[in-house]
Amino acid sequence: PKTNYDYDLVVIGGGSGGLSASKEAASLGMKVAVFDYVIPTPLGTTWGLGGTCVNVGCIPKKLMHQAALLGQAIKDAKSYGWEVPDNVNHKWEDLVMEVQNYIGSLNWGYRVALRDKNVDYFNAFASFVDPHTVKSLDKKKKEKVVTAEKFIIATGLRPRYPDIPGATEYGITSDDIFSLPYPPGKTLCVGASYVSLECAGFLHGVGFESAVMVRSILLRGFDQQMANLVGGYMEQQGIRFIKQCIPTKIEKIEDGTPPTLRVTGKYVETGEEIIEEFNTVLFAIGRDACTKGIGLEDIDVKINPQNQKVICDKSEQSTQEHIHAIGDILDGKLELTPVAIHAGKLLARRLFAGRKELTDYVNVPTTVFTPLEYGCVGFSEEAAIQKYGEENIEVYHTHFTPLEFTVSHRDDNACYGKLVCVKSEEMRVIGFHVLGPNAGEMTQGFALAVKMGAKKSDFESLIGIHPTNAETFTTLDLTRRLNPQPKKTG
Ligand code: FAD
Ligand code: NA7
Repeated sequence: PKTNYDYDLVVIGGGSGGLSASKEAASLGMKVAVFDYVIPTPLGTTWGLGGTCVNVGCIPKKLMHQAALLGQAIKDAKSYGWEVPDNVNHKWEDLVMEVQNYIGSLNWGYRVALRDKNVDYFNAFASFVDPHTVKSLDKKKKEKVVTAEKFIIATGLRPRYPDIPGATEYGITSDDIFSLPYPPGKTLCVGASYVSLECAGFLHGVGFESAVMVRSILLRGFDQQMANLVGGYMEQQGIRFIKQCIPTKIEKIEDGTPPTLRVTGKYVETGEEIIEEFNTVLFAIGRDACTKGIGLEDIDVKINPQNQKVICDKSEQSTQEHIHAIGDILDGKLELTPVAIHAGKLLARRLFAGRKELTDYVNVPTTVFTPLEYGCVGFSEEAAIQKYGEENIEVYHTHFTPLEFTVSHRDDNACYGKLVCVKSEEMRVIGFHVLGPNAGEMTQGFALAVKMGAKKSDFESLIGIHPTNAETFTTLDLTRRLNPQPKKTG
């Protein structure tokens, strides 16, 4: 190390953000240690190095989404001449095994990468004992104390359980579903954020009856027209939505793999009770910040009392000059893997290479991997209206039918795209929204244009690629003002 401390940098949390920062710092010649430790779920599920994205987030969920899409493709295949047998079955155990094998290879890869870069990795839970010292405890309760000049907190979030009887005993979360050793059976997903909708989507897609219990609205924070289209398509596919309802009690009425559970719920408006049996109840009702029990209160690192996240300035510096926070644990910023990775890399460069670039948290594209994917970048229509005023916003939009849906007679006009533009800025596009297959791929590309300040006229002068879904955005000519229900044919 460059100082009298054991390390130049200690990173707490070996997820997307922590690994990125530690590898970058080490390549800049710093002596770095990473502590990563997974507290098992109430069900006992635990996993290896790499954090949420790799083990219980983006990676397994996209693979399971793919499993569901293949199910749809098998159905469509008949229309394309494939002699597919009528009953094609899906084996949950095989899917879990393949997904977990892949995750295992990633866990291994991360360990090797840390070793190659001479980053010390400790599989232990770390907490501060003073502003420059952390103490860690491993599985065998062995203690280790290290000092460092600088610290990065990247401890992420963990799923929350509701405070109702039976929740932790019989419920599971996204931390368990991707390695669940038995088929989940009829499943209730509680919550209406993207995690809940994605889980309900892929479970239904691989053949399990699934329902979503929604307390208020779908996809809070996202464009609400798009959120309702996402939900509408899921409903049309056969996923049930139990709306304006919250669970109040979970009981086990029969052991088994899966067990049989009796869920009691309450409609929030009428107070009326609902009782129904499910095999699995998956809670996706929010995620708690992992800042408890890591000694922040004793070293004067301020957290937001509302969500327990670490309060930082625009350079991700906490209320202690030598302690930074990145990723999901950082207050007021986006909870996405590429955001954490980007922030980790730039932060390490600023701390150890004298660089100045700050992470730009504006115009970050994202995609919800529901049965029909929803991709967006920039403002929702609601947020645009709030910022610029209704009169100053023009929305260009259309429903569309992907060519590949036609031969297989899938839903006409199920897909939808819109551009949210500001009139007073020569129709600058400040919001891009698309519902359709491969929305993530499409959104990533168009996000560059939005980030660079493209105007509606730039989209118009761009020549489309035919026949694609993305070309829709080069020919949008209907406004919501004049055409509230635009459909595309031919
Ligand atoms: P994490 O990856 O959560 O890593 C934190 C690590 O620190 C964990 O390993 C934790 O166990 C460890 N830790 C915590 N406290 C301590 C301690 N005291 N000592 C040692 N170790 C500790 N993002 C996307 O961009 N695209 C997606 O499609 C996507 N899908 C998702 C799907 C699901 C179901 C979920 C839950 C999340 C998804 N995300 C997605 C979000 C993404 O996973 C997170 O934004 C990302 O993992 C955040 O990285 P991080 O480094 O902040 O934290
Ligand atoms: P979010 O995005 O915090 O959303 C929570 C959802 O659960 C939301 O729909 C809530 O409804 C609903 N909710 C919250 N409490 C309850 C209770 N008690 N009962 C029923 N429904 C409830 O949480 P997620 O778990 O999906 O995590 C999303 C993050 O994961 C994301 O940001 C990435 O980091 C990965 P509401 O709208 O408040 O009525």
